[in-house]
Amino acid sequence: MNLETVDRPVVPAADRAWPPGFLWGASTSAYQIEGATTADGRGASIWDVRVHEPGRVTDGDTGDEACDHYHRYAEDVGLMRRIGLDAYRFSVSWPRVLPTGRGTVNAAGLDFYDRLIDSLLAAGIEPWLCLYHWDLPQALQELGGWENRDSAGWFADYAVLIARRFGDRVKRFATFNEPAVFTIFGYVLDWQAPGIKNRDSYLAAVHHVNLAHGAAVDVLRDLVPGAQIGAIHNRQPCRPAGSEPGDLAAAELMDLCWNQAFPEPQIRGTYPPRFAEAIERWVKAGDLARICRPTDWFGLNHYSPIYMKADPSAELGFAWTGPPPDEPQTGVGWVIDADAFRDTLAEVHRRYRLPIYVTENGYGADDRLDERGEVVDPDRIRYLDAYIGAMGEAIDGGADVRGYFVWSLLDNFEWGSGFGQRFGIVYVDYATQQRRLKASAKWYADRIRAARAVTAGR
Ligand code: IFM
Repeated sequence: MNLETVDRPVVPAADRAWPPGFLWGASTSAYQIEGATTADGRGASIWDVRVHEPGRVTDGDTGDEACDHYHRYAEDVGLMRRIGLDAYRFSVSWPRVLPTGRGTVNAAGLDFYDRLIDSLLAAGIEPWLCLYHWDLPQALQELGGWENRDSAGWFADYAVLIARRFGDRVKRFATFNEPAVFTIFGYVLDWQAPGIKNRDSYLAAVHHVNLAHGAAVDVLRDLVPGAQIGAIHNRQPCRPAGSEPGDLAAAELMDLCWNQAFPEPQIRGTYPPRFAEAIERWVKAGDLARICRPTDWFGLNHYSPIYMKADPSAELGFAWTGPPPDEPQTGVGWVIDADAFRDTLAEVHRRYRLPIYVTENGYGADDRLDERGEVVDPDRIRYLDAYIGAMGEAIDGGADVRGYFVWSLLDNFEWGSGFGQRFGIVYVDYATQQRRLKASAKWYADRIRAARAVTAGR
């Protein structure tokens, strides 16, 4: 299926029955929406540092204020309720609750998440808490960050704090969001914090993040009765950019790093052979058993295929490149290919045999308010319709998919691209902090209502 050739999914999302208990949600992350980066005792993260270095983010944007969700969370929960969400995935800002990453706890930071969680529960929305969405406390970076093997212990201690404080009300936990993305972008390409370009740093970080995942799973399992624990992986087909022999090798190598380096050891207990050789130096006896702890679900983030070409001068020998110009693309130039989403869901199901939650999927564009003060975003609606339809096809083919979270609830700080790339179904006017449901939010609300009605009546 391709948006150019098929206008509607085979079974329109609106008309089909979804598995009983299927969850409809939306996702965000702390640094991208909270703002209030110096309020109430919050410490600095690696992103607070990076955004204030000249030239790192388009237009010099920062997350200092972002969507000011720290102060406006109640309004945002109200929006979720209007849309009719079953679930909301957010991340905790580690430096907000532990300003230097370990040791002294910031009570005001914990109080904020108490208020958020309680508001969600009062609105009938299930909180999904992600421990790490890229904002490592800067104090820990100064000790080596993820390159330091002790990071697994720091992360486990942070997980203890979160489990003890919120485990009475939160049952769905994710350890990491997209570990492949923040390790490749942060340690190989220097597109993200902490801004390193070094093969050894990258390999060390991968292994220590895997160890941290395993340690946190054990903590959550021990401390939270009934916890449902997963990790979230951004899985996307890696395609060669051209027909040069090196391009195919580059795509295969990227597939190892992007799609396999985390789920394989976490769920199957081994690094893929080529990767295992490279990472051997950091792996100690017993580590794979520490990493491979039983989890309850697979979080799948998926947007688009990605394209690679050979680059012998690059740290890992490949370079990221733009998509072929003839492919349909989103407003931020990502290829639209709903078939690839369906096939990825099927592949994840076959390989890992865990219930799948689509924890991110969405459409980025430079949305603008029209003269009536509305955002009409038919391209986003078409994209979501096609991708949700493809998810339905994957379910029909046997994939055990149990929920879908759109990225994102709100327009927000899109890392190195700043505020120019809008992924929200709710428009945020950053000057006034006014929120406005886009047409896609109203469409999503209708879809959720229709899905519930069809599923209830089947
Ligand atoms: O905004 C990001 C998010 O933080 C991680 N997944 C992809 C999104 C869009 O780029």
